[in-house]
Amino acid sequence: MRVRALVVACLVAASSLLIAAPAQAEPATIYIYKVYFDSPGSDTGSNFSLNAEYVVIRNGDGVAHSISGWTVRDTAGHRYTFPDGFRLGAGKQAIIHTGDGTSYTTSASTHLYWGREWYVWNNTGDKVILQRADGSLKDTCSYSGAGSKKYC
Ligand SMILES: [Ca+2]
Ligand SMILES: [Ca+2]
Repeated sequence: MRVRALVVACLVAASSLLIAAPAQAEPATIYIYKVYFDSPGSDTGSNFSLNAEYVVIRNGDGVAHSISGWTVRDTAGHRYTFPDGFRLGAGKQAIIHTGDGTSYTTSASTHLYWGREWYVWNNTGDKVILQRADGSLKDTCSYSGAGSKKYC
């Protein structure tokens, strides 16, 4: 019985180590929620059309997190950098529109503008890549081009 108790104690200790490791990582709750890659209608390149193409990044956590300096890019290397000091509130989302505009915040979302003059997200398939400020990989979302949007 003593041996068995020891084995159980060791298993408990081992499992608590396994649980402890991820808890040290920064929040796993910032993620790519959606990409709307084929804006409605003809892709004329108008600013209106460019801004109907967007990526949504969500904070699923119960507290705000700074994502200042984090980046979103595609496989071709087009890169958007979150502004200095940018924080994503608890349960809030950042919507990155491809074209020009002035950023604003509603109760649910902050709208941000990449300022590009052409589309980023290929209609035929592409990959959204979210990286931390130090360049390390946070999340990705690939799509094949079916439909006009992808929930990641
Ligand atoms: Ca279109
Ligand atoms: Ca692309």
